[in-house]
Amino acid sequence: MNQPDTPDAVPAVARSRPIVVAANRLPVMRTDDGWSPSPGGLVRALLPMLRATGGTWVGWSGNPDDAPEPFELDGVDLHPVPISASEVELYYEGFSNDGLWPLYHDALRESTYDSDQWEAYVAVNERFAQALADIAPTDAIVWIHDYQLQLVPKMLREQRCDLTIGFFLHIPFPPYELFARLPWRTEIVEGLLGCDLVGFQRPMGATNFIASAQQLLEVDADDHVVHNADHDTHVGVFPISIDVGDVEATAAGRATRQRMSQIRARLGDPEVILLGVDRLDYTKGIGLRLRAFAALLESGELDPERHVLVQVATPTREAVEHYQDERHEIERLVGAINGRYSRIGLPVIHYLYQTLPFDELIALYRAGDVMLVTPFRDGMNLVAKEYAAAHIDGDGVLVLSEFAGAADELTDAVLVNPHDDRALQEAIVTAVEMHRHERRGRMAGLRDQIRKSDVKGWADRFLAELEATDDPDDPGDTGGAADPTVTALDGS
Ligand code: ADQ
Repeated sequence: MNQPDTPDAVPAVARSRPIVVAANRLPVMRTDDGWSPSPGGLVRALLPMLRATGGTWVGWSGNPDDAPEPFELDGVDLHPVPISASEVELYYEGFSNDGLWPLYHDALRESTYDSDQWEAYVAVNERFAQALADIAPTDAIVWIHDYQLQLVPKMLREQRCDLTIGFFLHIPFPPYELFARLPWRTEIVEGLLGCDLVGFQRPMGATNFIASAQQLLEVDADDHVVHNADHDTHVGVFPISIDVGDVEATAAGRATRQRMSQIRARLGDPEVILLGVDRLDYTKGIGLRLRAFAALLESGELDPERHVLVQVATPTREAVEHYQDERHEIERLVGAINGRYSRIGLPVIHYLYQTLPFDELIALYRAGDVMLVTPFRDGMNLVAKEYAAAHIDGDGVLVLSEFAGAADELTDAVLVNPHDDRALQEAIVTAVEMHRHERRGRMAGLRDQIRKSDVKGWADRFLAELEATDDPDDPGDTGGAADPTVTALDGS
């Protein structure tokens, strides 16, 4: 947590009104010495702002049946919400991660919508809403995060109409044709319409949400405001980003440069290091990427003596069966490809099923000549942005799925439809063979783009637009005219 913590680093809105953040998880982890901030850009962006305003974060500790008393860390009040072991199974692993996650990423399998899971989802959302209603100061701004808490806005508004409520969805919002499969689709949309502002990563998410609201509730809406009976819900597009300065500073450090050289040497100094870094999630397209790599080795377009793939996969949601299946499939593929193409002491794929320290990740990004980011569907994908930020040498090629939110901004990547085997293979070959001049030109474009949008700017813009939805002369905010400050759906 080496973020600047000066008032200048804090959004204007945060200086005038108290802010309460709610997310499934608290921004801290238990360590041997107590609690310490969790890694990740979102935490790094929001904690300094909360610290400067004496703000509060409401969330689960991450341990079932663990209900620590509220505590303070570095000037931020942390308010734990307990979740029982059976709720972890039903609300978190079940409804959120086995029901909503595949539906929202159009990774549909047989429907598994289960009313016990739904009831647990409602109960946990009620607990979060109650905690927020109890602790939010009068007229506070409440910012709720992500798909686990979509019912909270309506539940909270019913108790506390003085609050200004915002919600940001970190994952895609599906088209109505898919969303309509969910038995509780109306309740979810009503939940989100409890907000003053709902934010999405991509214009399509916002469009899909408004279309679902119109279909299910016959509400009156234009392209960025839904007019409810007693208030308006503004809808905007806020592509999330990373802490660019932090990644660049780490990438520039001597230790990182040394580690990068060591990594290259340990890999046998190959001509090209291809790299994949993902949570081990079936939406990330790791299997497709491995198959494309194998096909290129088989055809001779890649050569195991010159081209090496490093795939880092973070353990995630290990109790969910689909994740266990995905892990087995990836490990089977890695074994099969290595068995066929490796040489003694020189595997062609280096596979790590591990969470790496931030510095190690940045050294790997720097060592990677070609970064493969090939999700079937992804809200944004921060790995793509981190890779470009880490390449302070101005070199390196990003192969990026069109289905990642990052593709809207990172147009200098080699964009690809990962569902198309041959196109994915061609994109990899294009990246591997790209002339240095073109590589540098594209990387300069990527780096210019990410420098324009830092995660702090993202939080600042969301909060400013949330506050702008609040008209003090009109407490009911009933069906007012469209607010021109709210982002249009073209993402501009
Ligand atoms: P995720 O699905 O988790 O996030 P992503 O945006 O790529 O996906 O973020 C992953 C983060 O984990 C990155 O910051 C990366 O550095 C880190 N990470 C990955 N592998 C790691 C490893 N082995 N060791 C250590 N760290 C690792 C969800 C949505 C995304 C959206 C984000 C933010 O699914 O689409 O971009 O939220 O809104």
